[in-house]
Formats: sequence, structure tokens, C-alpha cells
Amino acid sequence: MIFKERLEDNINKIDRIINDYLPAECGHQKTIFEAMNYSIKAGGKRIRPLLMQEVYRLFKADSVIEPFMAAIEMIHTSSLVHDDLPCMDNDEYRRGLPTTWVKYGYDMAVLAGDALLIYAMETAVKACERTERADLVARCIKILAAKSGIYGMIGGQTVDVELTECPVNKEQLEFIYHLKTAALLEASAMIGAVLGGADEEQVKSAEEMATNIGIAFQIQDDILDVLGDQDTLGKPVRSDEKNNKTTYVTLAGVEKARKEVAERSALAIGALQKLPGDHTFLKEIIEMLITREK
Ligand code: GRG
Repeated sequence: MIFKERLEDNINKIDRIINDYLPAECGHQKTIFEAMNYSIKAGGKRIRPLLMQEVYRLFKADSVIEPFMAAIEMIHTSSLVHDDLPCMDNDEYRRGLPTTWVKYGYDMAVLAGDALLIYAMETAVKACERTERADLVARCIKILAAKSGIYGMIGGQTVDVELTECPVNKEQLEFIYHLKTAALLEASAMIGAVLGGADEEQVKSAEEMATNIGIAFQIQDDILDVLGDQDTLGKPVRSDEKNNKTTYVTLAGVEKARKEVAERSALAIGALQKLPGDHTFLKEIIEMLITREK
């Protein structure tokens, strides 16, 4: 199967897996269910569950990973819902649709972000129903929480918010990108490896691969914010400029940013090569991320 078809086939399967874990929209609190499902069903590239699934597949071919795939997309979506709020980026358009706060109100959007975050944990634990290795599930829950929390994504977003409108140097910017963006990709790759039964060196290589994918991914996001268009991206462009944010592009220019994306991607492929199994599809995914237009 050619790469594009294989990717599309995988994304469709991932969408079905995520949908299986979403709450039914009934009961007194159905507004929160609707707001959660709205933001998830709006789509997205599903890069995090894809990465998790493909690292898992290097080791195993069963479905134990599925609750974690749904969980990582819930956490990622919760961060987008909060990131779009008026108190953060104040964006009105995401994944080609009005953002959750525009559609459901500020109050419900805060709750929907909170709900997705905690429901992700409820979902991930369901992996215990599919395996006798509760020890591995527990380790993966720890990774999921740590990479999402104060030493991961929320920590990175904190520094990002605090330094908005301030001069930021390369070291600070890399800290922000590592935590705000790469941490969830690290969680995806590490959980795929741990649940697949990887040894410690292999878990480290999976993490190293994802750190580099994540930083490259964020720099490409900066490039697209300047050079992309709203229809393709499904979200407003020039958001960084509007919010007076220093990005890799404002710091180093587009050409240097492109070079850094290519270098980080090569480092990611180097780390991938330390893992067992057939790397073809994962390598193609990493290469696609460098040239993505959305
Ligand atoms: C509620 C858990 C929680 C966190 C709040 C707001 C916040 C803290 C963190 C924001 C983190 C953030 C938005 C980082 C940017 C990462 C990034 C490049 C997102 C875009 O990801 P894509 O392109 O989006 O994969 P799609 O829509 O394709 O899924």
C-alpha cells in the first residue's frame, strides 16, 4: 500500500477507536458530553495516537494500546480547547470549525477541557481490561500524567504564557517547545514502547525520537503560522504575531527554521533506528511531518 493510502486507512481506524471511548450524549449533564465530543470529532491529524500505535506495532500486534490512543488524543484536545480560550490565544477557529468556547461559551469550554483531561485517565485505565500486565498499564498512566502536567505540557505552557510579549532566547524557546509540544509526543512513543514490552534502552530511544519529532513539529507549526493559509490549516494564521509571541521563525528566520526542522527530523530517524521491527512507515511519517502544510 502506498504511504498516503496507508496513512488515511490508519487515521480512519484511529477515529473509530477514539469514537468508541467518547461518552454518550445523554443525561442531565449532556452539555459537557456534547462539548467534549464536538472538539474531538472536529478532527485533527491524530499524530499522537498514530505515533503511539506505530511504536507499539514495532513490538506487538494486539489491541491493548487502544485505550491509551484515545486517552492521548483527549489530553491533546483538552489542551487545544484551553489554548483557544480568550484568556490564552483567544482564537475563534480550530480544526476548520468555531472553537469550543465560541460554540459552547467560555464556561463550558473550561469545563470541556477539564473533562477531557480527566476522562483521558478514566479511559487509559481501561487497558487493564485487555491485559494481565497491570504493572505496565500503571507505568504508562504515570508517563501520561507526568508528560501532560507541570513537568510536561502544562509546565511548558506556563512559561510560554509568562514570556508572551517578553524577549525570549533560544534556550528558553527550546525549553518551551520541549515541554509544551514534544512532551505529549514523548508520552505517545514511550507508552507504545512500554506497553509493547520494550527494555529501558528502547524506551529511552523512543523518547529521544519523540523529543526531536516534537521540536521539529512545533517549529514547522511556527513556519505555517507565517506562511500557511487558514483554509488549509483550519485555524487562523499569524496568531503568534497577533499575540506578540517569539517563535523560532521570529528569532532565526524561515530558512534557519526549515534547516532546524530537517536536522531534528534526521535525529528522530537516528533514534528510531535503535528500535526493533520494520521502520518504514514511521520513517515516512517523520518525513511527512517536515513537509506538512497543515
Ligand atoms: C487542559 C491539559 C490542559 C492543558 C492546558 C493550554 C495548555 C495547558 C497547553 C497548550 C499546549 C499547546 C496547544 C501546545 C501547542 C502544540 C501544538 C503544535 C498543537 C497543534 O497540534 P496539531 O497540529 O493539532 O497536532 P490537530 O488539530 O491536528 O490535532
